[in-house]
Amino acid sequence: MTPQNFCAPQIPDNVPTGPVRDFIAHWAEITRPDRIVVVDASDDPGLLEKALTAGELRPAGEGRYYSRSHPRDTARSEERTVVATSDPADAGVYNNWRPAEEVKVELSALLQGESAGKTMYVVPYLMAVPGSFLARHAVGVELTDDLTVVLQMIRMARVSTNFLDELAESSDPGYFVRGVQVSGDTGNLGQGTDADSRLFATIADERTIIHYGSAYGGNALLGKIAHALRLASYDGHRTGDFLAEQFMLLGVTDTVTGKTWHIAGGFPSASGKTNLAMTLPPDALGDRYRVTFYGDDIAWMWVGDDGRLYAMNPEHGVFGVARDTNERTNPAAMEAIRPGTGTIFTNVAYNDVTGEVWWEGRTPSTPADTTGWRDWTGTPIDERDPSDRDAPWAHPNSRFTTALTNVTTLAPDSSAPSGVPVDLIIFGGRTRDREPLARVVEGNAAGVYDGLTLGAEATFAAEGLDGQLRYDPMSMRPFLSYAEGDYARHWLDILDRLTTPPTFAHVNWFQRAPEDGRYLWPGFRENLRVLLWLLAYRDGTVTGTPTPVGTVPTIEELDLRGLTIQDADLSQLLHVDTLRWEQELRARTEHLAEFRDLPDEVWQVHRRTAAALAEEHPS
Ligand code: GTP
Ligand code: SPV
Ligand code: MN
Repeated sequence: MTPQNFCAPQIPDNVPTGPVRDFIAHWAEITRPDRIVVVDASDDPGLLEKALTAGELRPAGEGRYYSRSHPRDTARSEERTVVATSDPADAGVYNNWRPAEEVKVELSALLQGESAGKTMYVVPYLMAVPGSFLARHAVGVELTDDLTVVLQMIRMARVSTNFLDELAESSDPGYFVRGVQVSGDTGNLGQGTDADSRLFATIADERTIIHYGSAYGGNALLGKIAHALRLASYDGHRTGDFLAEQFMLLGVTDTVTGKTWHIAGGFPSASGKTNLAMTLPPDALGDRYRVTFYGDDIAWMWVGDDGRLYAMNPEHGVFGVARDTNERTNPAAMEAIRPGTGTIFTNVAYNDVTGEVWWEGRTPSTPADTTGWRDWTGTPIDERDPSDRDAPWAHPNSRFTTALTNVTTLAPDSSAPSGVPVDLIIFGGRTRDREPLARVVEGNAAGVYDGLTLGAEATFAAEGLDGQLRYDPMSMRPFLSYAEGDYARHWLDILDRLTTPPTFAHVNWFQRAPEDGRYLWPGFRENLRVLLWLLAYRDGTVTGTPTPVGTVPTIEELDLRGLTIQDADLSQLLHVDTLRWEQELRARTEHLAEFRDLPDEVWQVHRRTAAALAEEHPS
């Protein structure tokens, strides 16, 4: 209950008079925190100390930390996430559009007195490479009442009180993104029931984000997906200037020719972006090729002066899935979370005695000596109910948070304000059949069509959806902020302004053997072989085999040195099953028909593909 005689806490003096101060005062009056603290990245050591003392974090070896979120608060909620504006034309199929006025009233009521007894942290941040011409879309101030959220923001975004001074001096001090995150009583929010009282709203046309009811990941670190994806894609469309996508971004250098390419890739949540962006070449190709890291989750892309598509990663850290991360699958990630990096592990298993952390796939089997080990819920392993014996020790969506500066494969030009030119855009999801290992599609419209029809098995990154097959346009389904038809139009408009557009391709690391369900492709570091083929295709040094759904590699064209793989598996991986694809195209007709005002160019590609498939077996 809100005390009657609420006395507004002091706003620190380093917040200049003006819109930021007004914004803080407005929300402090509603959420009623006990005190207000302004955060700078340099406060990290003191805040870590405070979190350790309060028991919000535990030590996980030298310079590493462990946190546990509430067991009902472990992933993004898609149902409770809405995009609100004052224009009903912004409503799409996937953005859960609601009228802004209604949502604001609802949230003001929900947030009433909810930070009582807590501290309101003011986190000024930038979601961009400093100096980028898009930086003006990237300044934000997040108000949060959770200390762990602050520590994660310091790792994931560029956090600095300097942005407050810059805003005060700016000719348009109102242009920052206003973010409010209030955790609420996470044990009592009715998560997943009809009485679910959480609400995560991006009020896009007011550049305001208000999230109630979670301290986890994208629900709570507002700079990440709420700002740098939902709001930025809205701003990108509104201004016509850029695209903001859930894409990873990497560089490949051929040390023999000295040539470097850049690849952006849209894979749905928990489908391999972090792993691909951090990949090291397989040993047999390691002398020749180098892979460099730019970003693992978000790319902002725009038209460069030279007519090429340019991209940058607006984030400053990695919020990576822990499961199956180990020295073999992802040595660069293991390196990025080494002792001394300040890494925060969330919802993995933790050893109270040794401070060690563990997750499924970290080692082939669980630690033999269970002394001190607790699962992600905090239950001692030795005291778990026998019926839970096979339950995972770590939550499937458990993660590590580490700053980009800890990534040893970080590209030397990763913080160039000019961004880097994109040669190849790949889409890929978890698909157990149908999708070959790789196929190139020709032209901008075919690229957009391929992105819009990206289909995948859902993962644990969103609540309650694991394994369901669903379409995830451009890997943006949970992050779309305006109508899909307009989104497709905006993509085509950007691409059509390019004189040298990127090549588009679809990849699938997740095809399974029908007989036993094993992955047919070894994945991880071996994926570079596929990227190299795609780059060679772009450069015209391989031709592949045309199929009705695009050009696939021939076995001979793939560089398979040092890889043991059965010919039968390779044939299956590269096979296009036309009957299965025709079935898929019928589903796509329904999927695309849901989108209002879908550009005709996209429909043309769809019809052309259907006709090409039908030609394969005239009957
Ligand atoms: P978000 O952060 O949720 O957007 O996920 P992401 O797309 O970055 O996914 P990430 O790279 O973290 O991978 C998610 C899961 O897929 C992890 O458990 C990985 O081990 C697994 N994975 C990634 N790449 C491969 C691959 O090439 N093959 C197989 N079999 N699994 C992979
Ligand atoms: C995703 O779910 O796609 C993520 C993690 O990258 S979160 O920040 O929670 O969205
Ligand atoms: Mn993501």
